[in-house]
Amino acid sequence: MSRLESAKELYASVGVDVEAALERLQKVRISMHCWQGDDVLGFENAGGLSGGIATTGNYPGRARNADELMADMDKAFSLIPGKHKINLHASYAITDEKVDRNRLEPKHFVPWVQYAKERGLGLDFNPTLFSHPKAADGLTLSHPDSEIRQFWVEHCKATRKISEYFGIQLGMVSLHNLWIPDGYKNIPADRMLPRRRLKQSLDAIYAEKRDPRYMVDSVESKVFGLGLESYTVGSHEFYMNYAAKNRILCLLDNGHYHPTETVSDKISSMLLFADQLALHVTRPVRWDSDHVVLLEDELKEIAREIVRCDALDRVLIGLDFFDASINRVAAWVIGMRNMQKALLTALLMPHATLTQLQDENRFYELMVLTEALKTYPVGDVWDAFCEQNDVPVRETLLEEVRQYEKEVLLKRV
Ligand code: RNT
Ligand code: ZN
Repeated sequence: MSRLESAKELYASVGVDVEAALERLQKVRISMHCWQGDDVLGFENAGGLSGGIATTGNYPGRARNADELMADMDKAFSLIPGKHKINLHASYAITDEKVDRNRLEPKHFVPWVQYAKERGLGLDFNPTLFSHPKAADGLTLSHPDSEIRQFWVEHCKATRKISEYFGIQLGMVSLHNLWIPDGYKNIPADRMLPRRRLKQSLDAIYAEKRDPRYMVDSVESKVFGLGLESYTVGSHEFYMNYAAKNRILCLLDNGHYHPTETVSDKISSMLLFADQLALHVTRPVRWDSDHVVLLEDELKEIAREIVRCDALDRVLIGLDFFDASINRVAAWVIGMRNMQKALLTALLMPHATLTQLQDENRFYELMVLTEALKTYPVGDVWDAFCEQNDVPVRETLLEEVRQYEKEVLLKRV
């Protein structure tokens, strides 16, 4: 009997249908963030990364232009089962003209659409409100200077249009996620004022209606940024209320909360009040460090919550990390595969049975079953999934990464 067959038997004994789980996983698209490939630098040659986020490390082989980034993504996708989406930032426009961010148009992203179309991928999008002279003091949409605020409002209006264009071109909804760095290093004298200005800027941005069949909007909150530790304008409460009132999505980044606060616990509450929810999955090590996503408890809990809430179609999952200290293609592959493994683990649980035990207050029985499931052969099912998708199983992907590093990445000097 094959490993898959024996795993199926075991899972069937607790009422889990392995084939159904595999079929479900096959349909899940995860948004792979382009910015892991080049340390969030983009193609504008604007100088370094700013905005309260930072990459550390100088591992060789960073993608320096669109061709290199696309080639690296191709390599990564060849090692990741399934069909996914790419998450782009506005700073990754592909154009010879010098065009400032408030003047960006769909035409500046045509090669990305071609790339995605040829490969059956989707495209998500983000305005870039950092690494720019007009964001130099850490303020954008809440800036006291109305001209600067206007510049960024124009930028976000432009990117929403581009996001809609992606959706139309690819026949797949594009998520337009807005995150701004705005905050203060020192204690502000007035917390309301910048938030009022942010609210006004957002109202101007979202006043323009876009077709929800092609694009949806989300806003991403944060608790603090590097160098902006005392106050963040776009806090969780700010955006949760803004999103609810204006019927747009919240995006929860699991690096953006207090260290013992978990995103997994927020998912059910958000889903009771909104049709959809967006996530940035990352690994915060002691702070919002954006380490590569590993198969850790909170990741598994996030996946379980999505599956238990029967919300795989309502939660838009994207990754967000940037580790410049290791091979960047490997970083993508590890993070994407771990997200999928976490979802598979969640799909291989008898949720109805477990919920019944909870409702009948049979908690020791719930504990026994939950703990037993932890050593069920999810790896055998995962390997079968990789084989079915024609990608390397387990650590055999390493050889491919090593070879690519030797033949391509290390030659980039
Ligand atoms: C920053 C946010 C944001 C960025 C990307 C590059 O703290 O998490 O999502 O990481 O937009
Ligand atoms: Zn994020």
